[in-house]
Formats: sequence, structure tokens, C-alpha cells
Amino acid sequence: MKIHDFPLAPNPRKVRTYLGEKGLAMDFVLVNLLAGEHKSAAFLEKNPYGNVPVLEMDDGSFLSESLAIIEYLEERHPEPSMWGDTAEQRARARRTERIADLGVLGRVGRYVHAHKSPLPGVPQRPQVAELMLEELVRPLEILEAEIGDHPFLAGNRPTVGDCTLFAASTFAGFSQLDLFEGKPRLQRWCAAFSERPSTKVEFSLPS
Ligand SMILES: N[C@@H](CCC(=O)N[C@@H](CS)C(=O)NCC(=O)O)C(=O)O
Repeated sequence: MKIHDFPLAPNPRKVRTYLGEKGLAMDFVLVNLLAGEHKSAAFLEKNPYGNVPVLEMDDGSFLSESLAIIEYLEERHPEPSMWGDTAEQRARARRTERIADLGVLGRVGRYVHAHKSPLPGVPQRPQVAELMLEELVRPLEILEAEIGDHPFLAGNRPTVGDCTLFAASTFAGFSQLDLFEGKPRLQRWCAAFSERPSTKVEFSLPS
């Protein structure tokens, strides 16, 4: 198996952080988004949506969508679970992850691209950027309230939602957006989580 990705982008970063937490080794193939490689005919054959990450299975087939990739790897490697040990823990961790993904990461992505995209040829769209900032308020308030004094978003162990929110926060930095301003619990969580080896990415763009 290998993953086609671009590690500076948030959905690939989510999966890489997940792999690190899980302790799974993986080969990576760089898809240089800055050079538009994700829209090449060769890559569109792997993923007609033209986005990353994409998992290449051992049989040569391809699977896109970061959460589908994570769920597949969870099924292949169930221990330790990155959702939880009981049905209740897993349900709550999945809920938290949906809030982190749909509520935060997706909107951060749209914000950064609408504000000032690192990708070539993406037009600035100030109204979209403004709307995303508005729509980010509530999910972040919910996560701030619900983390309480726990070390991780869904309690006392890392789950997929931690990987998702961490990836969102690093991508927000491309637009100098401090997601956790005025949110001391999420600031504390982010400072601690960013010390974990799973968050380190070794990457350099090809010259
Ligand atoms: N829902 C997809 C989103 C994938 C996605 O949008 N990936 C971004 C990078 S984070 C991308 O490839 N963007 C380039 C494009 O869509 O043109 C997932 O979870 O994998």
C-alpha cells in the first residue's frame, strides 16, 4: 500500500497524523499540488475528483476520501482503536470527528483558498472567506466546551478527531488564521498535541 498525497495539505496531514498515532508505516508518493499534478490525466485516473489523499491498495486499485482511507486502515489494523473501545466511546469520537472535519477542517480549507490560496490560479473570494469565518465560530465553541479538562478532544485517548483538528489548525496558519484565539482549552490541547511525534512531517518540495 502507498498513499499519494501532498503533506502540506490538510486532508493528507490528517491521514499522516493518524498513521503516526496508529504506528503504521506507509510509503508516500508526492502529488505536487503547487504544480497542478492533481489535475493531470494520470492522477485523474486514480481519483477522478482530482484531490488528495489517495490510497493505492496492494491490488493496484485506488481509494480516495481521507475518512474512508482511515476507516479502511482501522479495519485492517483494529488495535489499538483510534475511535475507542466501547460502542459509546466510538460513537462520541465519531461525532467529535465530524464536527472537527465538517465544522472546522472543511471550512478552514475553503477560507484559506478564498482568502489567499497557496495553489496557483485560485481566485480570491473575500465574501466566501468572510462566510467561512462566521461558520467556524460555532463548531470551535462546541469543541472548546466539550474538551473540558481532557487531554484529547474525545476524552483520555487520542482519536481520529484530534488528527483532523490538528491538520485544520496547521493549514489555518497558511493564512495567519489563529483558530484557537480566545479558546484556552483548545490552545492547551494544540500545544500538547503538536509535541507528539505523529504531527512531525518531513517534507521538501522537489526543485
Ligand atoms: N473530502 C476529501 C477532500 C480532499 C481534498 O479536498 N483535498 C485537497 C487537499 S487537503 C485537495 O486535493 N485539493 C486540491 C483540489 O481539490 O483541487 C477528503 O477528505 O479526502
